[in-house]
Order: sequence, then structure tokens, then C-alpha cells
Amino acid sequence: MSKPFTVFLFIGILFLLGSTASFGQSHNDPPFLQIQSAENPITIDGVADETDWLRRFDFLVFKNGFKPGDVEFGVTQHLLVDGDTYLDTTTTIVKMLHYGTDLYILIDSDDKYVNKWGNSWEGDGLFMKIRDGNGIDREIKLYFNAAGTDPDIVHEEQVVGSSEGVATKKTGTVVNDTSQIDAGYLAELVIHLDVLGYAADVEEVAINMNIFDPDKQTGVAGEEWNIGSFHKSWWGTEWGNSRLIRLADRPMKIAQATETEINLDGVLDEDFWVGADSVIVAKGSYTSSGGYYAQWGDTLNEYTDQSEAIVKFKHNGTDLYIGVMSNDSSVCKWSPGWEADGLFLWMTNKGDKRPAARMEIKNMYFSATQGTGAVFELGGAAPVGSAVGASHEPEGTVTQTETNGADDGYSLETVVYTDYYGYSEGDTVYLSVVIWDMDYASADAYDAHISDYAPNWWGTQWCDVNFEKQYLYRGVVLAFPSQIEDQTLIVREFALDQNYPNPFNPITNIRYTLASKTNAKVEIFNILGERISTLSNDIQDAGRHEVIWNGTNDQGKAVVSGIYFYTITTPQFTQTKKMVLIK
Ligand SMILES: [Ca+2]
Ligand SMILES: [Ca+2]
Ligand SMILES: [Ca+2]
Ligand SMILES: [Ca+2]
Repeated sequence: MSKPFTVFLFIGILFLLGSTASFGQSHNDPPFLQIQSAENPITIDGVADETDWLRRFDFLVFKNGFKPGDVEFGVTQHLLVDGDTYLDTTTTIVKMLHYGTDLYILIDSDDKYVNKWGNSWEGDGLFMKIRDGNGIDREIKLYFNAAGTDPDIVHEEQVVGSSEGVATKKTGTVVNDTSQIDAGYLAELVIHLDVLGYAADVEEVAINMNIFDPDKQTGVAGEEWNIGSFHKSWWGTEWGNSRLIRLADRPMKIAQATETEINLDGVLDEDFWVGADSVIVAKGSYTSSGGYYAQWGDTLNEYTDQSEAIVKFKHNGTDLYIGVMSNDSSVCKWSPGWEADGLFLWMTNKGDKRPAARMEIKNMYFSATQGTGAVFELGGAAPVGSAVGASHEPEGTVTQTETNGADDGYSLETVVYTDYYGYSEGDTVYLSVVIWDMDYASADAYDAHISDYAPNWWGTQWCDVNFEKQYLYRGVVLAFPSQIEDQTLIVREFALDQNYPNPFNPITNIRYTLASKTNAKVEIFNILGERISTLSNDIQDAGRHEVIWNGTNDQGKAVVSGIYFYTITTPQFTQTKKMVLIK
């Protein structure tokens, strides 16, 4: 055993002691929210008429006794202080989006009494803290605290210029007046993360958030406890521990050019797939837009599996190559309906981001016969012959049955002939990617007490509550061979990121940054320090890079569950991190 492996073992022990890795997400008090990129900047005017607000994505509901739904998340805790017999019933919805480093927050309240809390410094509205780029929590407030008849909302911030907030009163709302029932208020807030010291590639920000709701007050001293009541609720703890927002969802990916013809067999073993620009389509991902999770069979069941898929992009001329690797543990069709596991693409014609008719490309497990592969279909207005596809199921996967134990996922290759849609090399192809995930839905084993249903997406097609409107398409650039991998990212120093997902089964994504053009070797080691696999070893450009490890060794054999290490070695820099494979 050579010297570096002792170091690996030592790091491993430290990680074992300190690791509490978890990537599940509860519908009450979620530890993080996945924040979708808005298609356009939001106008901060207290009017939520932007299409981006109408789309379907995760949001918080601050309400006493709230029951969470598919995308509606309950917050951490509530406190109701009731000075008389009045029982507050306010619902406050908080939605978040981002556009680059601008974080948008929408507050939609149906508060029956919008007012200042007696003559104190408090009042109805939002009180939050956001951790800045130096790790310091900064307060931002947007609340009705001015005295007198019907004042406007007050905006306060600790870091000057870091935010802007505007509210409108709903029709019938008069602030600091108890003579009638109010209809509530609507507020918009933007937080400029760059002003708070974050770089353009910020992925995660810690916040906590309080909604304060005093009622039956007119802003007069002495009313606080004698007449009124207040309800407050918060996400995080009231002023302490934080929750995370994940705001990657980059709306653009770069399909690098290859001159190698794809072998269309569903197996992503062509050299060009290594390091291809990709999106991890999954709940809580830093790169995809969102999704939802439904247990249609039985709301009481405990099954919470949500598969993760990596979607990769390359191109050869105007042929767009799309590769999918999924760790789906139950590969099947949803036997009560038409839906099935797999890839569902919506295409656009060049210059038309709001197509009049659906253009569908499906590479999905529609055949209900046990052991069958994915079925490739063009649907809607997609031109005949405009795409082809194939699937591959590893040995451990037997589709359309649950009786042989958990499946080992699947992989897909799809080629879209984008010239059918009017695109040329160098263009940005607008499309929407959905990865469907039905579990325990096979006709021979459908179990209403277990089955579930979880589409996740990049872009989105069914994004409003009616599943049919407010389309959102993401861009894939058919890059000329000379184009830089990702011009939007700022390269500062060498870095090796934590793999994602982690723990994983069996696919994980390893990202790193090179400060200069150099030879970069990425290798996988087991806990004994034996090299399992070499993922890359060549001269690479400065910038962000990523490689996928699919849980196999250099001989293509699947490795066992356990702790593994990945290491990057360049002439200037070397670093090792731990990851956990759980089957
Ligand atoms: Ca607005
Ligand atoms: Ca109130
Ligand atoms: Ca292939
Ligand atoms: Ca599935």
C-alpha cells in the first residue's frame, strides 16, 4: 500500500464520525427548497402578474393547522397568542424564484386585520434573515409598521442596497383599522445576492423566515395584549437555525460537439458522454427546475423513494444527443393510467418558445409486458422521423414487475434531428425535459398502499395547477467546437465539489473547477485504497467540469455498497472527498 492511501483512510474515519448525510425531504419543515430560475426578471411592484409566479414549483404555506400537498410545504412551527377568544385563520403563501443572483420572494396573505402591533416596532409581514457571502446573518423586513390611517408597507434592510420590497393592499384592506374585515396584502421582495457577497454561480443560501400576524389593532399603545391577538409562524427557527434554498437551475446547457456517431443502444459507453454537460433531474437538485411527488395510491403509506436521473447533452452537427442514466428502483408503467417511467421531451421550433401545438418525444416504459424495454414514440405535432431512441436495462432490472426485488435503474439514448425543427449548429434549442418515476405501479404488482408517482423536470410543461399552461423551456446550445464550455461561470481557483447525489445508487456526479488549462486526473478508490476506476486523465480547459461515476470498476463490473473516495490530481492541486454507495 503506498503512502497516499493512509491519508484516505484517515479522512474516511473523520468523515464517518462527522457525517450525517441525508437527502430526503419532508413536506413539513423541509430542510431546503429547490428554487427555480424565472424565465424573465420579476417587476417588484406588489403585483404578482408575472407568468413565472403562476408556474408549478415548491412553496411554503404559513398557516395554523396547514396540511401539506404535492408542492405545498408546511413550515417549522407556529405560535398563537390569543388575547381574547378570537382565533386567527390567516393563510400566507410564500413563493421564491431566482433570476441569476436576484432572489425573488412573493408573499400572498389573506390577513383579515392588517395592522401595526400596538405602538411597538412590529406589525404584519415578513421578518427574515439571510446569510451573506461572509457567513453573517443579515436581517430583511417587509411589514406594516407605520402609524396612522392606512399606511404603506415598510421595507428595512441591514445591508444597504441588498433588497427592494413593495406591497399592495388587496381590495377592502385598510391598514390600522378594525372597523371592517381586510382582504390581506400581496408583497414582492428582491434580494440581490451579489450585493450580499455571493458569486454568480451561488447554489445554496441559508435563510430563516418569520411571518408575523397581529390582528385587531389600530396602532395605538396598550392594544397589544389587551385587545389583540397575534399569530406567528416561521421556517427555520424563529431567529436561529436556518433552512437552505437551492438556486442553481441554470436555464442553459452547452451541448459540446462530437464527430463520433452515436451507437444508439441506450448504453452511454461512448467516450463523448464523459464530461458532457448535464442536468440532474431530481427533487432537491441544484441543476433541475423542480417536480412534485404524489402518493396516489394511499396517502398513509410510508414509501418515499424518489429516483434521480442524469440527463446529458452532446451534439453532432444538428443531431442533438440526449443521454439519460436513472437509478430508478422500480421501472414500470403506471398500470391505472398512460404514464410510465422514462424521458418525456417537449420540443420547440426555432424562434417559437410558445408553440401552438405540443411536439412530444417519448422514450418511456409504456409496454406493460414484463422485461420489455422502453417504447420510443413521437407524439402531437412532432414531425415524423424527427427523433429516434433506444433503452438499456442492466441485469438487475426486470421491468414491469416488483416481485424480483428492487431494480438497478435504466439508461436511455435519444437523438433529436433538430434540423426538422429549424435549428442549425450554433443555435440554442429550447426544450423541456421531464423524467417520470412511477414506483410499484406494474400491472402484476400494483399496490395502492405502496405505489407512487413523481415527475421531475428541467424546464416544465405541466406547470400550472391545470397541468397545461405556463410552459417553460430551457436552452441547449449546439455549440461550435471552438465555443468555451460555459462562459457564464467565473473561474477563481481549483476546487473539488462534493459529489451529488450522496449517498447514491449507482450513479453520482462529480464536479470540479480548474483555474487554468491543465492535466486533470479523476480516480475512484475503495476504502482499502485500491483504485477502482479512472474517470478522466487528460488535458482540460480552465473552468467547471463534471464527470459521472456509474458505480462500476474499470472492467465495467458493478461494485458493492460502501464508502468510496474520489480524488482529483493536477500538477497544481490535489484533493480527495468521500462518498457512499448504498444499494
Ligand atoms: Ca410583480
Ligand atoms: Ca394581521
Ligand atoms: Ca450508446
Ligand atoms: Ca420508477
